[in-house]
Amino acid sequence: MSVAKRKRFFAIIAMLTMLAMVVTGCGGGTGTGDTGDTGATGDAVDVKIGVSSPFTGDVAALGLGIRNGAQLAIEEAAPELAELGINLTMLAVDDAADPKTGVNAANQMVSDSAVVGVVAHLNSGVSIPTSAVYNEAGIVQISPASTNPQLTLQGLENVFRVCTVDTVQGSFAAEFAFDTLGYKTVAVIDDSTPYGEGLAAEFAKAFEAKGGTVTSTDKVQVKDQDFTALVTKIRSDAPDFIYFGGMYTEAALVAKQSKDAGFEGPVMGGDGLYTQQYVDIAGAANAEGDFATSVGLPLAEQPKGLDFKADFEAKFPGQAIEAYDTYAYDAAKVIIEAIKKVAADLGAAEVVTPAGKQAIIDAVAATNMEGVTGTVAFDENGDTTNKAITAYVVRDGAWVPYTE
Ligand code: ABU
Repeated sequence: MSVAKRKRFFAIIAMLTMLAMVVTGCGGGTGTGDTGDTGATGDAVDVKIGVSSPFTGDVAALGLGIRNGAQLAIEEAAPELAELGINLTMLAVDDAADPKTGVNAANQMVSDSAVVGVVAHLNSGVSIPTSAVYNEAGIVQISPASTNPQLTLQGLENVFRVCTVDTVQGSFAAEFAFDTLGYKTVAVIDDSTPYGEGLAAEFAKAFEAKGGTVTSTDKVQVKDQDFTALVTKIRSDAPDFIYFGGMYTEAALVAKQSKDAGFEGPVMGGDGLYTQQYVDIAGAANAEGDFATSVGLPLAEQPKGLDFKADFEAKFPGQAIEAYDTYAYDAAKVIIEAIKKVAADLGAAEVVTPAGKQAIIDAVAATNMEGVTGTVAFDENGDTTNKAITAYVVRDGAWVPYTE
């Protein structure tokens, strides 16, 4: 064979190989990167579940946990859905805990017609503005973590959450502080976000209703780092403790700097503090004795929590299970069950059509599932019927469920 003929022969072989890869779906666009799809192959209908939370930035520990939980559910379900003629994959997009980035992420996900639902987002301040994008696209949104009540009070039929709300969490925290811990005075700080502001207000209202005194209320901003003047002022008021409405990074700095300033009381906050990152940033000695409430039951008490732990540790060795991982898993499972129902009722090809996506919303609304976290069902607003909240305390450098 001449050189020219040999070149032509190999060029044809290369073209045929590429064609075969395109036909079988192999050879591109797979992976689990921040904007990647989990891989799937074959002639079946491509169906994706979008996942968006902060994969980068100050609260990435919680956001990556959400991605991990959803990924676990999606990868577990993929073989079963393949039997139904569906290639189920994940489309994961970083929202950086930022409303504008979140809206861009939402637009990116809904512009992919294979995306039939999203597990999104961590921050209420991102979930609320993105909900309009998902609603316009006719796609179901389930937040595993956004606790501001407003999210589900907008009258959007496609919006759900599997965590309870801050009206529940704020009054639980007030009762815990006043009745269980016996605290009567508190300095309240919030981070000016829908979550932090809303939770702090609910807590303060409930604490005062019980007879407690709020000695001061102050606002800070996300990414603030120097709270020295604020905690020095709080020290002079000598409240029993500080309540911080916001996320772990700023709360941990308040914990550290309040101790540095000579304030001896603990810091307490909501689910945004419930991560080992809080202790690590504050320093274990500074965080010792601090309190957090968080949604649901401790992992070991969740009905399938220990099974989840085993599966998670096999899939993500060395990674910590964060506060919302099981909630993200259950949120993804709710969407998966809805996909299965629509595929059975209408056929796999219909799942990605507007009618199929509407049928998924309807199926999610009717959910009654035994999940990892407990029974998953939704009220008329799309809020979970599971109102469990747990109080935690830092003991020996780690959060543990509070016991007297
Ligand atoms: N629920 C705590 C963190 C997320 C949020 O609601 O903003």
